Amino acid sequence: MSSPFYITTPIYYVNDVPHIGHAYTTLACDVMARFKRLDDFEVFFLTGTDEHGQKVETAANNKGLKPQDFVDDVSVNFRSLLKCMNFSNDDFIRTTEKRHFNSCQRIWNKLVENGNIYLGKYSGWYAVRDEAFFLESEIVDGKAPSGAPVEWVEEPSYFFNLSKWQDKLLKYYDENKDFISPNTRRNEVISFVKGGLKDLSVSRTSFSWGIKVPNDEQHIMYVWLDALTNYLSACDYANNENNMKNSKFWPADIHMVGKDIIRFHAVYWPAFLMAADLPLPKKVFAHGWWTNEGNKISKSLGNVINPFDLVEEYGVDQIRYFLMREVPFGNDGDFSKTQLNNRINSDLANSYGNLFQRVISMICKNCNKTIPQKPEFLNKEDLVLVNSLKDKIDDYRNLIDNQKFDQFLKNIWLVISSANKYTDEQAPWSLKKTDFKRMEVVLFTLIETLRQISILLQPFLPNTTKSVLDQIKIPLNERNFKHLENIYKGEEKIELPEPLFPRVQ
Ligand code: ME8
Repeated sequence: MSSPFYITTPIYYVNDVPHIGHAYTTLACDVMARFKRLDDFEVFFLTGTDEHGQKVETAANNKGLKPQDFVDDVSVNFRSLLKCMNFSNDDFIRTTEKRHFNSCQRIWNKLVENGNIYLGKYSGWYAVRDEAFFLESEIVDGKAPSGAPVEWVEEPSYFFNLSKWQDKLLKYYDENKDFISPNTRRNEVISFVKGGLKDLSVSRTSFSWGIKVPNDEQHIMYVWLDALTNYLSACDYANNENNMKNSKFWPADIHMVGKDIIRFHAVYWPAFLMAADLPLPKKVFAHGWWTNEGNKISKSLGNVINPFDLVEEYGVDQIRYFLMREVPFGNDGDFSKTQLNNRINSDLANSYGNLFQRVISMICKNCNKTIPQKPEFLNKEDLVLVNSLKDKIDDYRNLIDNQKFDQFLKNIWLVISSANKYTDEQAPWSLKKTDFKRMEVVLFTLIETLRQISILLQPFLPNTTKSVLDQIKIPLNERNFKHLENIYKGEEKIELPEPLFPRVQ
């Protein structure tokens, strides 16, 4: 029986169209989800849209639309992004769905039943852009720490007794060293919690676009309690009979988020879950922030990077590769077209693309368009190449489990470069006349290496690797990681290669 693996993206606010940052987080999840499927896990990959709250209500008002009509429209853009980026999510949740409403009502009732929610009055700062409350001491030059404008709010509100969970959270972080990753974020969260937690306002009364609090319809739930609960809604929490102790996918294996929302996921969320007697997720990974040619990406600066345009201009696998290769996951990164062009030309076109092109062309030209048969004997150089990936599959698993995507790709590109070097050194074109058999062994070795490279690259470059594996005639049901072991038997008819990556100017 395959093990379950549950991975989530943040659900994105629908106040605006999707941009490269949204594509980035979902891409990282897509790579992990595809990797785990190829490694025979039963994967549940969830993404979706966060459709309630003041920010979305204001955006709808500004367009002169009813909130529901507005969210129906914008949510479609996020769905289109999935297709455009070739994402393989298993579910797409919207917080305006009934299953989510039921699950929010249930968690609220459970928190009340366990004595963790009380009625009071909130007076303090609120930043609509961050959908977050701030203490006076957190305000910097009249703004939230993120730079978002704040407004003074005074209204009746229900509170969650967050302060009660401070020690339990610290104990949990201590006992589960991997819960928050990378380490810098973990330290940041621990010092925030050690600094003291205040009870959290979890309902609003000054607007109405949200999920009503059970038995008190004047209040709507705070959008973050609503939003975080999506991760449970998709696992049918509303109907689960044993407080998710018997759920197939819950607790999640990983919540992938940007560093901006680590506090919500690593402090509030586990506290809500403990308070509702629910199991906690295994890991929250907070990645870094992209800037555009050195500048913060913002609508007001007019430099938002549109993923649809990029894919149209460069191709989807090219963008997927660049985003995962360019910046160590977890660090901040700068988006630059020069760098994008360099990566496409040097790594994709000149290395992987070129290896494929020359090997297939040589086979077509010299072997009557037939991949040589698996030889009886491979010499030392051949074996070094052929074993360099399949013997290291555990290292590759480890890199993916630790979100070291760039390192994974770097390692594969070392093999690609060894394969190109091996081709130059073995010079199969000159063996044709002197030692035809040896030429066949060299070409076979290269095809076997290309097969393994392409199997391992499937999570990152799904279209290109499909094309390579199709062209070298690897059956669809022999592309999982367990098939790395079964060395290729060869003797397949092939056609002249279709180019993988056009060079860009
Ligand atoms: O925060 N670089 O939604 P959101 C990298 N609805 N990643 C970026 C980015 C950038 N410049 N800009 C955005 C919300 N992101 C809530 C989440 S979850 C229960 C609720 C990515 O639409 C990154 O993942 O503001 C960030 O955390 C997320 O988009 C914020 O999306």
